[in-house]
Order: sequence, then structure tokens, then C-alpha cells
Amino acid sequence: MAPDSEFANASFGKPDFDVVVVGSGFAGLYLLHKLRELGFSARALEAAGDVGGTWYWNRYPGARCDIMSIDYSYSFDPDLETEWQWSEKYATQPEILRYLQHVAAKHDLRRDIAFETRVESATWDKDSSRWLIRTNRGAEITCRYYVMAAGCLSKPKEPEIEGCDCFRGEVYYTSRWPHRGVDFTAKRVAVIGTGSSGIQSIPLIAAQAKQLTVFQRTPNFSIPAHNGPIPTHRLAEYERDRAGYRERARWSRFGVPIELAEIGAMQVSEEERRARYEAVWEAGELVGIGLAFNDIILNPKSNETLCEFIGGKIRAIVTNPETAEALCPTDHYVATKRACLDTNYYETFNLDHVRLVDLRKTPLARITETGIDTTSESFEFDAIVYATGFDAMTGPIVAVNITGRNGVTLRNKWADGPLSYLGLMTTGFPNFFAVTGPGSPSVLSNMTVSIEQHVDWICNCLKDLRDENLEVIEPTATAEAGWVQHVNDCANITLFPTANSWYMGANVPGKPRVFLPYIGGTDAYRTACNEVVARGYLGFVRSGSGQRRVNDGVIRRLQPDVQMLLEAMSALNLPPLEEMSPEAARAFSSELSAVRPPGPEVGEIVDGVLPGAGGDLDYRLYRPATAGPHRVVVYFHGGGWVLGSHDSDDPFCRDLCVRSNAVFVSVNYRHAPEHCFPAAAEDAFAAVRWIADHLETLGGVPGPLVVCGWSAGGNLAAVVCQMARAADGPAICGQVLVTPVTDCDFLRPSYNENGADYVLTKSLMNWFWDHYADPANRTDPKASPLRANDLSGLPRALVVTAEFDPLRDEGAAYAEAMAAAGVEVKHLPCRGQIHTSLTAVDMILSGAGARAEISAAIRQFFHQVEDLVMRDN
Ligand code: N01
Repeated sequence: MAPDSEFANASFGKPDFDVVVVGSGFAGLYLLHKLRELGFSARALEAAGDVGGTWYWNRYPGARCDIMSIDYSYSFDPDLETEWQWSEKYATQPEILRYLQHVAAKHDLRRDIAFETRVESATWDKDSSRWLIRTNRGAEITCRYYVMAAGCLSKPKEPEIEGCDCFRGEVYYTSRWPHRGVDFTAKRVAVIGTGSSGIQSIPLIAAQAKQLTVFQRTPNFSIPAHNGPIPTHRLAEYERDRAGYRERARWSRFGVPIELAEIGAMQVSEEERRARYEAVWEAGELVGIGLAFNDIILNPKSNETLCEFIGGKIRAIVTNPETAEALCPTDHYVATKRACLDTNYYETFNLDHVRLVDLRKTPLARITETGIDTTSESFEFDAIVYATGFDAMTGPIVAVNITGRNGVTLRNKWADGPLSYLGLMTTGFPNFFAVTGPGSPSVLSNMTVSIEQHVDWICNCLKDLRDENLEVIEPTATAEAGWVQHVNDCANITLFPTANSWYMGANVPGKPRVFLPYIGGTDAYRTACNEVVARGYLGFVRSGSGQRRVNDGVIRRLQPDVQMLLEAMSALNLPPLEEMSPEAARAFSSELSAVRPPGPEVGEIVDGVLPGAGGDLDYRLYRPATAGPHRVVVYFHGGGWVLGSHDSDDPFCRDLCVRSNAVFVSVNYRHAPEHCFPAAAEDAFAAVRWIADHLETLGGVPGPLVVCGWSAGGNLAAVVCQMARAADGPAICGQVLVTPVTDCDFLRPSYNENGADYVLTKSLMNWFWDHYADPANRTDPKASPLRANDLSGLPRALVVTAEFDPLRDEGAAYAEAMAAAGVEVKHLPCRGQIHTSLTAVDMILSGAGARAEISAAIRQFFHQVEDLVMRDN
């Protein structure tokens, strides 16, 4: 990155303003206020004729907030909270607009706003370290910092319907509703679009119009708002302690202080599930949908139960069965497209003069001079209302021609999707901020809470720069790439990417398919933003007055669900296993195993006994539900040779059995310290021999086996392969070593990097080794397979390592050493995972990809055998 001329500014004099802000809605107004309070000169440029932002433009009938009014309001001014009384649970657009006008007047903000002024371009001038802003009024304004506060849903989407311009009747857009209002009395009206704007306006348009026809392409999930007075319990909670209430909102998942569910939908009975959904339906609160259960946006099965519930409600309300069916969403999970709150939406379709046209059955062909043609019918109208949505999040930002360093435009930089650090800034565009930009919680949260958080962060950042005699700030490429990865990691464990939503950019033809907001939660996001500052503006280069401070780094490297798990475990303050006796540690880990999700159903589970090296060993066999016989995998559980059993690794075996369509035989081996090295290794080898000899009795296909193991079990799987090679059998066609122990020394970097904070610690590994093997025995290849003199001739291998595992480097070293010896090896390094996370089925969803790859490798090992057999025949 080329340094800016941080020395040169003096010769350019002062810019016109410290800060130029685009927009004067919730974000722009608060920015002006706060910047002024901090002594910065600021100017807001606003395309509209007055303040209000989205609430200035969206004046269609029925427009209201759908976050409760007391939550959907500023918290920065305590007096405002007492002097302004909201009249309803969900305030109307005129009331919210009056509120914003009141705020503007109270804080005398209009004097710093240029209305009817649209920003056309913004260009970074490297020599003067300032932005040059050009507007439709021709003037050029210079500023040190440029902040887009233009809203996420402010650029209407083109309706992209043939013939739009030729209709001779009245045309309205919900997003640009005339100030004079519209009277539909005695008119034949069409509404195109059934998102929030359509769903809010349709009942009110129906109340006036002679005839209303609704053109629906995709049905949406909507629940009744039950508007009226603010619920007394909520108002009482708010009034009892306003500051505390606001603080709870700031640290909540969605910016609204309501209790999160702690249980998944499939963990309760059908009656309880229904009761919870009824409560959500009655409460009439959008955030309540996702909070009925903690896995609604994670687990397809859970989500389907809510889809069915809402579908049932729609069918009960709408009397025409065909219309009811058409109104039931079938192509997306609840909440993966923005759900809606309505007043009498479904009831409206019971009115005789209201008709629904299902564009999935009869697509829209064109707009004509007199109405609308579908593929099967021509309609005549007096007025058409487009409720067709927005080019969300990125649209309003790239609508301005923003040019950063080296002449690069933001439009080009974001051509394949937005790249940002924290959703606040973007590399190559110094001193440019976006309020609630892509990559921040924004539209997935209570916007007012997220706006205040961003404004506070930006203003404090500018103040810190000023205090430290710095002028320019820009994220590093590493920090930005890390954040974009984290935003995607968060989205990818949810159901959101499965929907064609505007969250995914799917509503605008040609827009890249990228999940735009941050779904990690406003609480987690706020923590990350605060941490960036506390760590000296991690991920930023800050410069000015001859200084250049580079603080490169990535703020979130763990997978989001792994991070949450670690936080939850840290809150529980669990005792370290290594301070317990082996018996107590075993009992404790069994207790933990008992409360985790069970894993998927398999066809059959059979418990049995087989002869080990020193007596009988229990095993558990998992058979797929598909027709057999199946190939057989012998599995060894983790637990440092001291703990664990077929119970402890049961969900992992179920998952791999289903995914790989192979029989899994999970064998219990003797544990240390009662039976030290080499008991476990000898048992493991004896078990493989016995299973190889009894494949048909076990319902398996005769032929080579795959061996698989996790952690100490991975160690045993590796050792067994070496023992089988030495003994010339049994035949093993593949080894899968999941975060295995391969060596006894603790000198590799991963022990230092990951030895303290990620569940498997250095001291716990010490404890395991101390119980398992005397120091003299530890270098034996049967304990440390990496120490074998010769690794050639071993079965094909998949070695899986986790980034934040002390054992990462020894796993990688074993993969490398086998490859160097000519073994066909695949190494699968798992980014953001810890030693224990890959086996945590249905708890760590981000581990599912690795389990899919493990299963694919198992299938591949067996296919290679089958290919050989076919060739031989
Ligand atoms: O827009 P939308 P919106 N032919 O994109 C359809 C916020 N908001 O203005 O789904 C036919 O949701 C399109 O169909 P499909 C809120 O975040 C909040 O209603 O693409 N149909 C869809 O049905 C909301 O999510 C409030 O198949 C076409 C509709 O038009 C966001 O703003 C109130 C079409 C567009 O729905 C956007 O809501 C209002 C075509 N060519 C809005 N093109 C509050 O309550 C599009 N459609 C605070």
C-alpha cells in the first residue's frame, strides 16, 4: 500500500469540512449531532427536501416500523426518551418522520444539512489526503473524512418488466410515494410485489380501491403485528430502567432486549413446539420468530416445523383453498428472506374485490398501455403500484461514483461482491466509512441500535486519530480478507444462503450472489469492533504528521460456532481434567457426552464383544440404512488413551456411517493408566485382525478395511497401519487420521500457539502421555508413529488437522512424512477449527464440511479397491 502524503497536508490548507456525511435519516442526523459535540466541522448532503431518510421517501399507505417503537428509536439523548411518547406498538411512517423532524429541530441539525443535494462522485486525493465531493449542484466540497449514511434500502430496484413505460394510467412506487397522498377510491388497482412494502400496503389499498389485483411472484412469511398500545410488560420494563433496557438491547443478538431461546425445535414435543409458535404468533414481533428456538435459522428440520405452522395459519385464514395454497411459501425457509409483520394481510384475500395472481403459474408477460398481461390473461387497471424492492446495501453506496487510491472505483472493487473490514471501511478507500454497510449486522438487527453503534465507533475513531495527531485511516488487505471470510463463515452455517433473497443480492439481475449482512449477532459484532480498538486499531494503517502506524492482523480467526462454544465453556468455568483422577475425568466426560445432540439416525446399531490382545473388548457396529452388504471401517475413539468409549464418539460415528454409507465398527480398547502402552495399540491391531476375519458375519463386504480414528484414536489408526504392514495383513485400503497424535514431543509451534486456550491444552496432553507411556517408550513408533524409520508402503491416507489444535503440526508432519515416503496422502487442514470441534456433530455446524470430506475420502478408498478388482477381472 502506497503511503499517503501524510507530511503534505499543511500546504493544502484546511479542507472545507472535517467530515461530509451523505444522508439525513437516523444515521445522518445522529452523526451530525455527535460530530458537532466532538468539535468536528461536518456537512450532511441530502437528496431529499427534508430529513427522514427512508421515512421521508416510503410514504405508502400502511408504512410502519416493524421493530417496536420504543426499540426503534434513539438512545443517545435520555431527555428525548421522556419527552417523546410513541402512540402505538409499531409507529406509522408519519409519526416516525415527525420524530426525526423533532430530533433535527431539537438539536438544530438542519443548519448543517444541504437538502436537495445529491452526491454524484467522491474522489480521494492522495496528495492532500482528502476527499473531493461533487454534487448535482455543481460545487466541489473537500473534506478529510467521507461517511455514507445513505441507508441500506434506499436505492429502488428497477422493476425490469417489459413495457413499464407504456402504461397510461397512474404509476406509483412504494419507495417514492407522492407527498400529497393517493386516493384509490373507485379505481382498479394492481400491486406488483409481496415483500414488506406490498404486505403492509395491500390491506389499506384494498380498503379504498374498487378492485385490487395482487401480482405475487414469491409468497412471503408474514405474522400478524397485533398493533395497538405498546405491550404493558415491555413498556414497564423500559420505563423502570431506560438506561439498563438500552444497554441490554446493545448487547443482544438482534438489538432488541428479548430473551434468547436455549433449546432447539426438535428437542421438544410437538405440543410444546406448537405452544411456542402460538406464542410467537400472538406476540406479533419479528425478532420473536428466530427466537422461538435457537436453531430456526440453522437446522432445516426445525425451520420446516415453523414453515408448516405458518402455512397452517394461512390456510385457516384464507377461505379460498387455491388462494391459500398460493400464499404459502414453499421455496425458502422462514426468515431466510426478510419475514414480514402485517395487519390483516391474509384476511384481505377473503374480500370479493381482491384477487391474487400467482406469477409462478402464469408469469408476468408485459405491462401494456391499459394494464398488465400475464401469459394467460390481460388485465386492465387505473393504477399500478410497484412494491418491487431495492438494490439493497451495496446499491446506495456504489450509486455514487467513489474513487479511491490509484483511481480504483468502489463499483469495480465490489464488482464480485462487497469487500469490507467490519462493514465500516474498505481497503484502498482511506477515510471512507459506511454506516451499517455490507458486512455489518445492519438489516439483520434493529437498525437504530446498529446505527448508533456505528456512529459512535466512527466518531470515536476520528477523535482517536485527532488525539494521536493522525489523519488517515485505512484497513489492511489482510484484515479485510479476514473479515470477509468471517462474514461468509457466519452465513455459511445458517440457512440464509439457500434463499433467493435481497440479502443474497438475488433480487437484482446480474448482482453477484453474496450474503451481504453480518449474521453473527449485534452482540458479537459489537465485541469485535470494540476489540479492534482495544488492540490498537487492529487491522488498520493509521498515518499523519510524519507517522505511519501499521497494525496488521485478523480480528476473528475461529469459526463462529467454535468461538461461541469456547465462550460458553469459558462461562461454565469447567474444572481442568488434568486436575482430576482418571476415574473422575472419565465420569465427567461421560456427563458432558450425555447432553450433546445425538447425531443422525443410522439403519442399525449392534453392540458386541470381540477378542482383544488381553481379553474381550466391547464394540459398537453402525450399519447404514441403505441395502447392504457394506464396506467396513474400523474406528478408534479419542480421549488420550485414558478416556472415551464408543459412547463418547457415538454421534461422530453415526454421522460418518450415514455420509460414507459404510459399516462403522467402533472398538473400545484398554485404557491407561490401568493398561499402559502398548496395550491400546495391541488391542487396536487385534480388533482389526478379528474384524477382517469376520467381515461377512458382520454383514460387511469381504475385502480390505479402512481404519479411522480421532485424536488418540487417530494415533491408534496410524499405528495399526504400520503394524499391519509389518505383519503383512490384514489388508487396509485407507487410513483416516482425524487430528491425530503422531509424536511425543511438544516442540512444534502449534503447541505454543494453541496450547492454552482451545480445550485440548498442553498440560492435558502431558497428563495423557504421563498416563499412557513412560518417557522411554514414547519414542517407540507404536506410540509415536511419526518416529518410524520407514513410512513407505502404508495405506492411502487422509490426515485432518485443525488450525487451533496443539496437535496441528505433528498431524501435518505425519502427512508430509508419509507423502515423502511415497504414500498417497491428502492433508485436510481445517481453518478456524479446534481439536474437539470436528467431531461435535450438530453442535459445530462449521465442521460438517470436513466430515463430508472425510466420508468422501472413505468412499474413494473403497472405490479404488473396487476399481482394482474390476480391472483384475
Ligand atoms: O421489497 P422486497 P420491499 N416481477 O424486495 C417482487 C424493508 N422494509 O420494498 O421475491 C414480479 O422485500 C418480489 O418478488 P421475488 C424490509 O427490510 C421494511 O417490500 O423477488 N415481482 C417481492 O415480492 C424489506 O425486506 C418495512 O420473487 C417482482 C417484491 O417485489 C425491505 O425493506 C417496510 C419483480 C419485493 O419485495 C424491502 O421490502 C417495507 C418483478 N420483476 C420495507 N421484482 C418495515 O416494516 C420484484 N418483485 C420497517
